[in-house]
Amino acid sequence: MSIKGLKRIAIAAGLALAGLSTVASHAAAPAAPVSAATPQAAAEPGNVSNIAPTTAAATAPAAPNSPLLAVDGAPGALPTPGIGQPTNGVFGLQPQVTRNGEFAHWMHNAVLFPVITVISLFVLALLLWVVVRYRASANPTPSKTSHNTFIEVIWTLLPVVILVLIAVPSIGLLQAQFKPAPAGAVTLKAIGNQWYWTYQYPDNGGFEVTANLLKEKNEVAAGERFRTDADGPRLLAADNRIVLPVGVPIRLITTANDVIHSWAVPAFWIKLDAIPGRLNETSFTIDKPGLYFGQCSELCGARHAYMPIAVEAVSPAQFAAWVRAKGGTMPAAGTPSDKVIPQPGADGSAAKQEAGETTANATGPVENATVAAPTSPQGATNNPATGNAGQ
Ligand SMILES: [Cu+2]
Repeated sequence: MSIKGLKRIAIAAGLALAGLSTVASHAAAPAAPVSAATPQAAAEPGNVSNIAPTTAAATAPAAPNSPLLAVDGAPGALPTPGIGQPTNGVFGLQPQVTRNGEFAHWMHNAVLFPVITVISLFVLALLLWVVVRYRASANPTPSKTSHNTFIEVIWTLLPVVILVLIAVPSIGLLQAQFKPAPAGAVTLKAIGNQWYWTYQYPDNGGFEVTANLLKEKNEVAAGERFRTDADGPRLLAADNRIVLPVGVPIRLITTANDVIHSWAVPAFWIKLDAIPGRLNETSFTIDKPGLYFGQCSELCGARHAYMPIAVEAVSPAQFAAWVRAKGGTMPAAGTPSDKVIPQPGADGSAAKQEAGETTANATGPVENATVAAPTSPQGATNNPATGNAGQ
């Protein structure tokens, strides 16, 4: 009705307003599917408290013998200043621990930054020279020069040559970033939720890990877990770290349950959008063991800044032990990582198998015989693998 009225005015007013009316009706059209999608979004448990239940913390072993088993609850590896996290007062890229990251870091430092610096200083010098040399007071009779073929050829060809030289390593890097993972890769599926991450390991039995932000001491109720320096920096520390093996290709798959998120870890040179209804894929290999932090890098709502990523990179043997401690399995050597990964909520997705797997976890193999296997895949925080334990 209002659009019709607007159109009537628009026709009367002329072409300019008619154009506006077209824009308005186009803008109004997509509103219907958006509101139709709302009930589905509302069905997701949305506004639950971010305070993760800590009931399991009391029963968790105080000092596990294997640091691997401490990955849940108590931190395993300690954060190293300057590695895998930002440093106050420093600009530039974080030290890179993947091949693509090292190459990109080199390209930035050895190619792009010098080229930008030289061109900027050269143009600045030319400008200053023209301003001083050709000022009006020194040139009462202006020159009538308008063309110089030689200089024009130079200033056309030189930028072309510079761009081609930059394009060669740049396109190579772009290609490497989207190279599919080889056989034997470990698949990590990162699922963005408002506002936390869930992770699945489809090649390792499909167990699921939920990672929430660790709150500060003054933000939690008495007795609840809060962030300490051992967990990592403020806003980067997560209650559950995800563990990945060093020296083994990682196939990263991202998707989301609600809105677009982005899984980004600067030290890995990885930033991959997590989009509802589709799977994005890339691969990388971590060179050095350590603790690496990242954040959601796509504005995804009110608590976008509070969905950190904490990756603990360990040796393949330690990774296998962690997987078994989580109730997962290690595939046989040489098994191609081509497992079909269902969308969240689809039949056969890990989310729907959760009930059965929890039982399996309780009786699953135990890495350290002195420590009982966790009955919940979420360890100390006891977050359910599905649903919105935190926000
Ligand atoms: Cu997000």
